[in-house]
Amino acid sequence: DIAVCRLRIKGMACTSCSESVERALQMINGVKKAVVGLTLEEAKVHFDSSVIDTDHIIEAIEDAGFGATLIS
Ligand code: 9UX
Repeated sequence: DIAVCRLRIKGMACTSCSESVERALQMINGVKKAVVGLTLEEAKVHFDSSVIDTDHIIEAIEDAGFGATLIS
């Protein structure tokens, strides 16, 4: 099933940062759509819950050098 989560992203200072996070999210197998808001410090991710879970998503953001916590 397709699920949607929202995450608080820490450490983004410019649009290149938010683009990096967006790209990192979009590269994850199982992610269908990812949008990152720089000033909101938020990401909204649509993903296939039979392929990945939110821990995978958080790990990928951390691997890209940013902080992430689940909002919803
Ligand atoms: Mo912008 Mo982000 O110059 O690490 S790419 S601050």
